[in-house]
Amino acid sequence: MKPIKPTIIAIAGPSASGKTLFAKTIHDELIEELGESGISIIYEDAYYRDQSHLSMQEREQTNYDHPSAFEHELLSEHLNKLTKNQTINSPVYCYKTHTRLNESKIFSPTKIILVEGILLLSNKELRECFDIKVYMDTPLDICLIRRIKRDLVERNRSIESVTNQYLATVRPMYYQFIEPSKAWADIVITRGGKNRMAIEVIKAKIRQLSQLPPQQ
Ligand code: UZR
Ligand code: MG
Repeated sequence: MKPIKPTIIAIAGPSASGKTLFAKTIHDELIEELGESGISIIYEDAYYRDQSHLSMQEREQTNYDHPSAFEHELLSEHLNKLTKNQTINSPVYCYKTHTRLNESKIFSPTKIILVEGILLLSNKELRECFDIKVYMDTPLDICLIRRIKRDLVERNRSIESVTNQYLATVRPMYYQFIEPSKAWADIVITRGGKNRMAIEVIKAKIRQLSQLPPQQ
């Protein structure tokens, strides 16, 4: 039997808008029915360029909210391979050292591939890879509160470094690149990653694409 072409769903939007939560919730609620070969998640963050040639101070000054911080060409090459049912070696990025690790992860195509990241819709080659484009339109003040909480706990930052980064890059790059990319979205989601009806709508579409009967 010919394997079916994977469907690739982008989940884009500002930093700390709830993209990861949204993608993980959909994944976790469907994985039992769809199985390991049915659904998976790819993170744009894994495709941050390696900064190991720079000093720690220079690495901390890099603009990680600009499209050039990502190796988008490698991500689109990988997505194109996955749609041809080929396996990829996906990179592994370390936030603490701002470097790409030597190891890579073998990633096999699944029927549904969720891709989540801030700048996915800003790049033409990437946009062409996506069958469905979702944008999380969470207000920026909510994102900032969430980002402060998250980065302090999960990414080992100080309030000083989070607010400095926010003013220097996160906010200006949002207005320059992320917000305008909303125009490419098929579906715009308000209120963040816990929007239950939005989760159910995307799940229903995925079930239809996976040829599962609709849930009662
Ligand atoms: P999400 N980022 C870092 O802080 N350090 C890195 O080495 C790589 C990325 C941040 C980046 C961006 N920006 O806003 C955020 N800054 O990670 C994207 N400043 O991740 O979508 O999970 O918030
Ligand atoms: Mg995230």
